[in-house]
Amino acid sequence: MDKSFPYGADQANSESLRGEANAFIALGSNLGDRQIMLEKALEHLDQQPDISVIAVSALYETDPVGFTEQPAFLNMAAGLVTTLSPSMLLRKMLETERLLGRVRDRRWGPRTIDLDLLYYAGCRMDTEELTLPHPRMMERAFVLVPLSDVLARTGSTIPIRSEVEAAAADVQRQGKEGITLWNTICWRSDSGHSGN
Ligand code: GSY
Repeated sequence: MDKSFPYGADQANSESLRGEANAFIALGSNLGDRQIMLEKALEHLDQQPDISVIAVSALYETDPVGFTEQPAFLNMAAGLVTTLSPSMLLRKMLETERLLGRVRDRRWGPRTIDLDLLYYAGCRMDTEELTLPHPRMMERAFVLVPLSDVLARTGSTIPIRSEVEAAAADVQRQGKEGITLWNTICWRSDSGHSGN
Protein backbone atom coordinates (compact mmCIF):
# COMPACT_ATOMS: atom_id res chain seq x y z
CA MET A 1 0.00 0.00 0.00
CA ASP A 2 1.52 3.28 -1.10
CA LYS A 3 1.55 5.42 2.03
CA SER A 4 3.26 8.35 0.38
CA PHE A 5 -0.16 9.40 -0.95
CA PRO A 6 -1.60 12.17 1.23
CA TYR A 7 -4.66 10.44 2.64
CA GLY A 8 -7.60 12.59 3.58
CA ALA A 9 -11.36 12.92 3.44
CA ASP A 10 -11.64 11.46 -0.08
CA GLN A 11 -10.13 8.20 1.08
CA ALA A 12 -12.43 8.04 4.11
CA ASN A 13 -15.39 8.46 1.76
CA SER A 14 -14.42 5.96 -0.88
CA GLU A 15 -15.90 2.50 -0.50
CA SER A 16 -13.07 1.09 -2.60
CA LEU A 17 -10.10 2.85 -4.09
CA ARG A 18 -7.50 0.77 -5.94
CA GLY A 19 -8.40 -2.18 -3.73
CA GLU A 20 -8.35 0.00 -0.62
CA ALA A 21 -11.29 -0.01 1.78
CA ASN A 22 -12.38 2.51 4.37
CA ALA A 23 -12.97 1.22 7.87
CA PHE A 24 -13.90 2.69 11.23
CA ILE A 25 -12.78 1.28 14.57
CA ALA A 26 -13.55 1.98 18.23
CA LEU A 27 -10.81 2.10 20.86
CA GLY A 28 -11.12 1.97 24.65
CA SER A 29 -8.84 1.69 27.68
CA ASN A 30 -9.40 1.75 31.45
CA LEU A 31 -6.08 0.42 32.80
CA GLY A 32 -2.64 2.04 33.00
CA ASP A 33 -1.96 5.30 31.19
CA ARG A 34 -5.13 5.20 29.11
CA GLN A 35 -4.24 7.93 26.63
CA ILE A 36 -0.81 6.42 25.95
CA MET A 37 -2.44 3.03 25.36
CA LEU A 38 -4.81 4.52 22.79
CA GLU A 39 -2.01 6.40 21.05
CA LYS A 40 0.23 3.32 20.97
CA ALA A 41 -2.58 1.27 19.43
CA LEU A 42 -3.11 3.88 16.69
CA GLU A 43 0.62 4.08 16.01
CA HIS A 44 1.00 0.31 15.82
CA LEU A 45 -1.87 0.00 13.36
CA ASP A 46 -0.58 2.89 11.27
CA GLN A 47 2.90 1.33 11.12
CA GLN A 48 1.49 -1.66 9.25
CA PRO A 49 2.26 -1.38 5.54
CA ASP A 50 -1.34 -2.18 4.65
CA ILE A 51 -3.13 0.15 7.09
CA SER A 52 -3.27 3.93 7.21
CA VAL A 53 -4.95 5.72 10.11
CA ILE A 54 -6.39 8.78 8.41
CA ALA A 55 -8.38 10.51 11.16
CA VAL A 56 -9.12 10.24 14.86
CA SER A 57 -11.88 11.52 17.12
CA ALA A 58 -11.38 13.38 20.37
CA LEU A 59 -10.84 11.29 23.52
CA TYR A 60 -13.88 10.90 25.78
CA GLU A 61 -13.96 9.76 29.39
CA THR A 62 -16.92 7.42 29.80
CA ASP A 63 -18.62 5.65 32.68
CA PRO A 64 -18.15 1.88 32.50
CA VAL A 65 -21.05 -0.01 30.94
CA GLY A 66 -21.80 -3.64 31.76
CA PHE A 67 -19.67 -4.34 34.82
CA THR A 68 -19.80 -0.94 36.52
CA GLU A 69 -17.36 -1.58 39.41
CA GLN A 70 -14.29 -0.73 37.39
CA PRO A 71 -12.37 2.45 36.46
CA ALA A 72 -13.73 4.93 33.92
CA PHE A 73 -12.77 4.34 30.29
CA LEU A 74 -11.18 6.58 27.73
CA ASN A 75 -12.88 5.93 24.39
CA MET A 76 -12.26 7.19 20.89
CA ALA A 77 -12.80 6.19 17.24
CA ALA A 78 -10.56 6.23 14.18
CA GLY A 79 -10.96 6.11 10.43
CA LEU A 80 -8.62 3.82 8.48
CA VAL A 81 -7.83 2.98 4.90
CA THR A 82 -6.62 -0.56 4.35
CA THR A 83 -5.91 -3.15 1.71
CA LEU A 84 -6.52 -5.94 4.23
CA SER A 85 -9.71 -8.00 4.20
CA PRO A 86 -12.05 -7.52 7.18
CA SER A 87 -10.79 -10.66 8.93
CA MET A 88 -7.13 -9.81 8.30
CA LEU A 89 -7.75 -6.33 9.68
CA LEU A 90 -9.43 -7.85 12.74
CA ARG A 91 -6.42 -10.12 13.28
CA LYS A 92 -4.07 -7.09 13.13
CA MET A 93 -6.27 -5.41 15.73
CA LEU A 94 -6.10 -8.47 18.00
CA GLU A 95 -2.32 -8.58 17.53
CA THR A 96 -2.18 -4.89 18.56
CA GLU A 97 -4.22 -5.65 21.69
CA ARG A 98 -1.87 -8.50 22.61
CA LEU A 99 1.23 -6.34 22.07
CA LEU A 100 -0.21 -3.75 24.45
CA GLY A 101 -0.70 -6.32 27.17
CA ARG A 102 -4.39 -7.06 26.76
CA VAL A 103 -5.37 -10.18 28.64
CA ARG A 104 -8.85 -11.54 27.89
CA ASP A 105 -9.65 -12.95 31.32
CA ARG A 106 -13.05 -11.45 32.11
CA ARG A 107 -15.65 -10.58 29.46
CA TRP A 108 -16.76 -7.22 30.89
CA GLY A 109 -13.62 -6.60 32.96
CA PRO A 110 -11.01 -3.80 32.85
CA ARG A 111 -8.55 -3.77 29.97
CA THR A 112 -5.41 -1.92 28.87
CA ILE A 113 -6.81 -1.70 25.36
CA ASP A 114 -9.91 -2.76 23.49
CA LEU A 115 -10.24 -2.48 19.71
CA ASP A 116 -13.50 -3.11 17.87
CA LEU A 117 -14.04 -3.15 14.12
CA LEU A 118 -17.25 -1.19 13.60
CA TYR A 119 -17.54 -0.71 9.86
CA TYR A 120 -15.66 -1.95 6.81
CA ALA A 121 -16.55 -0.48 3.39
CA GLY A 122 -20.27 -1.17 3.64
CA CYS A 123 -19.53 -4.87 4.17
CA ARG A 124 -22.24 -6.97 5.83
CA MET A 125 -21.11 -10.28 7.26
CA ASP A 126 -21.89 -12.55 10.19
CA THR A 127 -19.36 -15.24 10.97
CA GLU A 128 -18.18 -16.77 14.22
CA GLU A 129 -15.16 -14.49 14.06
CA LEU A 130 -16.71 -11.21 12.96
CA THR A 131 -20.05 -9.44 12.49
CA LEU A 132 -20.22 -6.30 10.38
CA PRO A 133 -21.35 -3.66 10.94
CA HIS A 134 -20.66 -4.15 14.65
CA PRO A 135 -23.94 -5.51 16.10
CA ARG A 136 -24.02 -3.34 19.24
CA MET A 137 -22.52 -0.10 17.97
CA MET A 138 -25.87 1.71 17.72
CA GLU A 139 -26.64 1.02 21.40
CA ARG A 140 -23.49 2.34 23.02
CA ALA A 141 -22.91 6.01 23.66
CA PHE A 142 -19.20 5.35 24.23
CA VAL A 143 -19.01 4.13 20.61
CA LEU A 144 -21.58 6.43 18.96
CA VAL A 145 -20.26 9.76 20.25
CA PRO A 146 -16.61 9.24 19.15
CA LEU A 147 -17.71 7.62 15.89
CA SER A 148 -19.99 10.51 15.05
CA ASP A 149 -17.07 12.85 15.84
CA VAL A 150 -14.61 11.10 13.49
CA LEU A 151 -17.22 10.77 10.71
CA ALA A 152 -17.70 14.54 10.85
CA ARG A 153 -13.92 15.13 10.80
CA THR A 154 -13.47 12.99 7.68
CA GLY A 155 -16.55 14.44 5.96
CA SER A 156 -17.48 10.83 5.41
CA THR A 157 -20.52 9.99 3.29
CA ILE A 158 -20.79 6.36 4.34
CA PRO A 159 -24.41 5.18 4.36
CA ILE A 160 -24.65 4.67 8.14
CA ARG A 161 -23.48 8.21 8.98
CA SER A 162 -26.94 9.76 9.44
CA GLU A 163 -28.08 6.79 11.55
CA VAL A 164 -24.95 7.09 13.74
CA GLU A 165 -25.42 10.84 14.16
CA ALA A 166 -29.09 10.49 15.07
CA ALA A 167 -28.33 7.70 17.58
CA ALA A 168 -25.42 9.70 19.09
CA ALA A 169 -27.65 12.76 19.50
CA ASP A 170 -30.30 10.56 21.08
CA VAL A 171 -28.03 8.98 23.70
CA GLN A 172 -26.54 12.36 24.56
CA ARG A 173 -30.01 13.88 24.96
CA GLN A 174 -31.02 11.05 27.27
CA GLY A 175 -27.77 11.52 29.22
CA LYS A 176 -27.88 7.88 30.35
CA GLU A 177 -24.19 7.14 29.91
CA GLY A 178 -21.77 9.66 31.37
CA ILE A 179 -19.52 10.94 28.58
CA THR A 180 -17.12 13.85 29.00
CA LEU A 181 -14.74 15.31 26.47
CA TRP A 182 -11.28 14.44 27.89
CA ASN A 183 -8.68 15.61 25.39
CA THR A 184 -7.93 15.97 21.70
CA ILE A 185 -4.88 14.57 19.97
CA CYS A 186 -3.33 15.94 16.84
CA TRP A 187 -3.04 13.04 14.43
CA ARG A 188 -0.54 13.78 11.68
CA SER A 189 -3.00 13.12 8.82
CA ASP A 190 -5.36 15.73 10.31
CA SER A 191 -2.75 18.32 9.47
CA GLY A 192 -2.44 17.12 5.89
CA HIS A 193 0.81 15.17 6.30
CA SER A 194 1.41 12.08 4.25
CA GLY A 195 1.48 8.59 5.79
CA ASN A 196 5.28 8.62 5.97
O1 GSY B 1 -16.76 -2.98 24.77
C1 GSY B 1 -15.63 -2.29 25.07
C2 GSY B 1 -15.17 -2.37 26.48
N1 GSY B 1 -16.11 -1.74 27.43
C3 GSY B 1 -16.35 -0.44 27.62
C4 GSY B 1 -15.84 0.74 27.02
O2 GSY B 1 -15.01 0.74 26.11
N2 GSY B 1 -16.34 1.92 27.51
C5 GSY B 1 -17.27 1.98 28.53
N3 GSY B 1 -17.67 3.16 28.94
N4 GSY B 1 -17.76 0.86 29.10
C6 GSY B 1 -17.31 -0.32 28.64
N5 GSY B 1 -17.64 -1.55 29.05
C7 GSY B 1 -16.91 -2.39 28.30
S1 GSY B 1 -16.97 -4.11 28.46
